Amino acid sequence: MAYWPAHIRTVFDMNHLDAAISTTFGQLPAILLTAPDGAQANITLYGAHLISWRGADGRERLFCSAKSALDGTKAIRGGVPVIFPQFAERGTGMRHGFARVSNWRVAEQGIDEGWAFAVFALASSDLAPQDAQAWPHGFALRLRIAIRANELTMGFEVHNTGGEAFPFAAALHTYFLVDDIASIRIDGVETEELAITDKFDHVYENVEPRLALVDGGVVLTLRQEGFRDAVVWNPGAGDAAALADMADEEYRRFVCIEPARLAGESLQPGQSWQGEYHVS
Ligand code: TA6
Repeated sequence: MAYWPAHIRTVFDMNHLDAAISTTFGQLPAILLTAPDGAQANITLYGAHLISWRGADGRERLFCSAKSALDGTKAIRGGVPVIFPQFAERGTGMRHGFARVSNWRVAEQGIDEGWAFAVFALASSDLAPQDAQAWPHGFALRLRIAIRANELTMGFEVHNTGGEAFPFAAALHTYFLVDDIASIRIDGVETEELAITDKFDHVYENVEPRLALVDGGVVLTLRQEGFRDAVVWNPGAGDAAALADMADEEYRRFVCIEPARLAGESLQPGQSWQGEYHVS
């Protein structure tokens, strides 16, 4: 019988799904997706939070702070927080909504034409009583994460399962790992290439559906559908120092480029809304 090192044996002993393996990240239950070509993604059930994405080239593309809480007491600082039903403080509810601090379920997983994928679900009936009281609407959310080669696709669906229309905001608050914030460029949000020289926090309404993040010799193409807006954020040295869950120098290592739906028509009973984000 072949000898397997301890960490591989543990993986085999775990609940073994086709493309996905149950694992943990910090203290949080997580799903590790592996595509046939070696691309990998790690997603915690807390927040359906994509915290690591490596393409088939093995390179990590997402930032996660070394000081992030990883025990479910606070939203994860990094990766891709799912923002729903409120963006930041634009509303009376929890800052950036409850989706990023709720426990989601794995609804599906598998391999489809070389893509490893998993679908995460959260419904109004899954909410903690205080969250359900604060936002008393019937809803079902699905987040589909798929990886292959050096590509990532995230599809987000909001379905109104209740009897009344509700307004909502949504965003995929993606923290891209960069070599140095001072040398990146973002194409597509402004008429000229955008460089970030200090704290930056800007909402772009009705953006071009195709943006690019240029980081040295690497160009990431970001394509969004359904999400009409985009937000670009970096806290700069000053605001980073004030964040308890970010080390002082870490602001240099990421930029958030977030497909967003900041406003829009209320979702009618029985109706769904979909947004997609493709990164390659
Ligand atoms: O998306 C930008 C933003 O709303 C910023 O204003 C900034 O504060 C960031 O999100 C992070 O918010 P958080 O609640 O995760 O600290």
